[in-house]
Amino acid sequence: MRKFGTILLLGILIFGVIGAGCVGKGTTSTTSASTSTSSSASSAPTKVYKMSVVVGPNSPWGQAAKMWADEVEKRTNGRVKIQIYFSGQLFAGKQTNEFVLLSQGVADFAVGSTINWAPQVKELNLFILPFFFPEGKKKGDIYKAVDAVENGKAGKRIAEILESKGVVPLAWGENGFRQVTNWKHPIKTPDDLKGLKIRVVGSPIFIDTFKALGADPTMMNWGDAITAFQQKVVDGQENPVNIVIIPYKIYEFHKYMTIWDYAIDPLIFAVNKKTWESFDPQTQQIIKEAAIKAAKWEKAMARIGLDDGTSLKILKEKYSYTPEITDPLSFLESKGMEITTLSPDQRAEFKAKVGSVYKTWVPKIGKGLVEDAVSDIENALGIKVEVPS
Ligand code: X2X
Repeated sequence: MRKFGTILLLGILIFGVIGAGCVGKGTTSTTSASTSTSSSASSAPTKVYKMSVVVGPNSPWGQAAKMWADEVEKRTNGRVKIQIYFSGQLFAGKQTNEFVLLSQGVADFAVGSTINWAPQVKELNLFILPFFFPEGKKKGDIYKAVDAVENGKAGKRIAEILESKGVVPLAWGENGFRQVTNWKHPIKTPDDLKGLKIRVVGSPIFIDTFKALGADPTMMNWGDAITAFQQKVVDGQENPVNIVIIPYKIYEFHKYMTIWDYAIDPLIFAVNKKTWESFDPQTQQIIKEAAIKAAKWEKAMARIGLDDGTSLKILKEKYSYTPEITDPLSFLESKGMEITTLSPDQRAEFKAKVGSVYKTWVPKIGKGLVEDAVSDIENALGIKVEVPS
C-alpha cells in the first residue's frame, strides 16, 4: 500500500506538468498524459482509449481519473492505454452531453458526475432531490446514508439502468455534498436567497429547486463558470468543498458559504459497454480493481475533514497518504471565507420550501427507486426519512 501512495504522489506531481499541457492542446492521438513506465510487449499499434472528465487535473476528481488510467496501463503492461480528456474537452464543455458520448463510445471511459448524467438518466436525479439525505444523529451519518444507497437496493437498480443504456458502472466516487457560496451576504434562511443569481448545472431539477427557494438560477457549463464568478455575472454558485471549491479557489470570488448538504453528487467510474465487452475477463478484472482503488481514494478525499474522521483514516492507513488540507473549513476561513453551518431547524426551513420539487421529480425518478433509497437509509441509520409529498 505504501508503494501505491508513492506512485500516487509521483503521478500527481508529474501529471501537474504534463496534464496542464495536454489540456490546452486537446490532442487526440498521443499517450503523453500517461506516466506509466511500462511498454507494450507486442509491436502491434495499440489502441488508445479515451477517458472523459469534466474538471481539471488539480481536483482529486481529476487525480483519481489519472490514478485509474495509470494503474490500468501498468497492470496490463501497456496493453490498455487510456488518454484522459480533462475539463470537458471531449464534449466541448457541454457537460450534460457526457453520458451520450460515453454510451455511444465516443468516450470509452469516464469518471462522471451523476448530476451531469441526470438529463439522460432520470433516475440519477434521486441524489439531487433537495435535502433528501438526512444529517442523521451524528457527524458523518449523512455519508453513511449515501453509502447505504449506493451499495443498497437503490444503487443496484441504478447500476442496471446504466448498463441497459450502454454504460457499465464499476465504482462509486464522490464529488460531494454541494454547498452554496456567494459574494453578497450570508445565507441562513430561504429569505437570504431571494433574488440571488445562482449559477447551476444544466440539469432541470436545479432550476426547479432554486426557484422554489426564491433564488434566480441560471444554467451554465462549468467551463464558463469561473469567468462568470470573476466578472460577477452571477452572485453565487453551489459545489462541493473538497473537490471543487478548494481546488478552483472559489474563495477568491465568494466570501460567504453555507454548509447545507442539500444535494449529493456521486461520481461513477464507468466504461462504455461495447468497450467493456471487448476486454477479456482478466483485463476486465484489472480495470475494475483499479477503478475501485482510485474511487475509494477519491471518495475519502471528497469527505476529508467533513465526516467523522473515517476518510482521513482510510487515506493514511490504506493509501499511506495524508493530504495537505485535512481541515477544509478552517482552510477556507483562513482564506477569508465566512462559513455558516445550518442547524437542523434552519435546514428544515429550507426543506419546507421544496415540496413542489418532490411533486415534479419523484414520479420522474420513479417512486419505487425513491422508496428503495429511503429503506436503504433507514436500515443503515436506524432513523425515519421524511420525504415531502
Ligand atoms: O459543474 C459543476 O458544478 C460540477 C463541476 O460540480 C459538475 O460537473 C457537476
